[in-house]
Amino acid sequence: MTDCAGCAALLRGWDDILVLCHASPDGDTLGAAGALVQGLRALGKRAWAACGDEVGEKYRYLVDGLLAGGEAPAHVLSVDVATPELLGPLEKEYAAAIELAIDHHGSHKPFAKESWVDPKAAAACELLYQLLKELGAPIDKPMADCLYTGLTTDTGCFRYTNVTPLTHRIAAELLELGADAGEINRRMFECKPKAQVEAEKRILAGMEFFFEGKCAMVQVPQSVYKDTGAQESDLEGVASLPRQIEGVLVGVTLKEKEDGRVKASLRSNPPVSACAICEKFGGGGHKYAAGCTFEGASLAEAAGKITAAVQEHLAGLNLL
Ligand SMILES: [Mn+2]
Repeated sequence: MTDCAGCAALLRGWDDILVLCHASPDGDTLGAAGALVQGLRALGKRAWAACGDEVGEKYRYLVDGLLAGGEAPAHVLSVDVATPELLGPLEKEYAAAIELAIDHHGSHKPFAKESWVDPKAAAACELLYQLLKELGAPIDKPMADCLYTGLTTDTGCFRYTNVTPLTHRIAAELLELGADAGEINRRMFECKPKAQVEAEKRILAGMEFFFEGKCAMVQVPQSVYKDTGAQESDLEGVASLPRQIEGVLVGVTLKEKEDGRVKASLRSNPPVSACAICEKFGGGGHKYAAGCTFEGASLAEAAGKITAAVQEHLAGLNLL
């Protein structure tokens, strides 16, 4: 395990650097990679970002002109990646080559030669901000936008329990560096494609409740995308909807992937640990926001397994 200074020392000695994001990319992994690649370039190094899945329109500005185009990297690091499987399609090619992992997931399983993991950080971008300062990289407006995007998306616009005084201090400094907070937050939280609203209508209409309303579940079959024209990236925010309902302690979102796997996203309220429930199925994440994947199970089968695990967890907390 290394720290901020250790990461900076490693990076100072490197060139031709590839920064890997997790699959199903979000604002934090892309913002972290985008800011780091720009910072390394400003220090005169060659650097690129890579992601196993396509970057949705909403997040494209974070990695514009920064994605690798077949270059052979000399050094590989990952940002916001808790386990190698989360690299998705990039796992096979790069998992064994990762020399440094910078992450903030409590469920991080060390896989890189060196890692800097701080579960107290609300976002990987919190760590990246500190690292860029340690490196002496100038943080310009596009980089500040990247880092701010990671902070705001991983904290639900600074509303979640992972927010600390440091999160706000870093956000304040990013505003001073020119981050366009109003516009980023509007784009991330106040603006959705019509197809997304159509999809959400369908999904919410199918919401089910369990255990006297302590658990709410929605399911997203592939047909939702076909019928509404919504993209997978449009429906990332859906996972936060079931938990918003009064009395719900754990919200479950099950998404059927194109290859037939079922991805579960859990969001919980204290004292329920979404992470503990997901760990039963080989997944993980943060205490109140976690995920896991079911192979070879239908949506209905995955729903059955998850509700059984939720029931067991609630019973363990004397909540049933
Ligand atoms: Mn993150």
